[in-house]
Amino acid sequence: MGKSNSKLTQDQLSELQKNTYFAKKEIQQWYKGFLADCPSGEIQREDFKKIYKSFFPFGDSSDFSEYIFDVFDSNKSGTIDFKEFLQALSITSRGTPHEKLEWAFELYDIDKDGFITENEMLEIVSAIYKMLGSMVQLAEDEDTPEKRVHKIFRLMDTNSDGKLDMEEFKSGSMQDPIIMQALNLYDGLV
Ligand SMILES: [Ca+2]
Ligand SMILES: [Ca+2]
Repeated sequence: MGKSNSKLTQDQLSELQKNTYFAKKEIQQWYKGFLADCPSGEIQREDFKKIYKSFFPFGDSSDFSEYIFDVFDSNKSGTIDFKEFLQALSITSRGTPHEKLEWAFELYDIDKDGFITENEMLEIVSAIYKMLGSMVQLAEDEDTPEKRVHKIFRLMDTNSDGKLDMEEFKSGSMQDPIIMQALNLYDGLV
């Protein structure tokens, strides 16, 4: 996106409209806010960390913000531009359940090999627990990341090969209210 332009061009606008669930006016408003916070037009990893920290002052959000950053930064350039920002926001706030789950899959699949291992899920869930700190009360059978991940894995890994593919992840998440709830844990955070 243009660095010092304070307004989006018509082409940029219609492109963003096509690729997100936002209306023209909303896009323009988001862009204004985006530029006010990031005059350079790109969010750096460290800035992103600070934003998360301000939302979760009582926990340690640094790990989680790193993982989220990598999903936002879809072209892996090391920064988040407005298009990437808006697309992530669009999916996480207005996407279909399938789109949200695909987005979540990318978050959990840390090494991006197309499968979620129990370790990868543990990394993400641990990061979420660290971030929330003592803000949430958890059921006794899932009061540690290990317990929660073990429970989720047992339910989702239907062919018991120790990893989840997109289909297992999707159908497991859609069928089980506990898993959906676990996913919603970060749905509202972005
Ligand atoms: Ca990028
Ligand atoms: Ca993986």
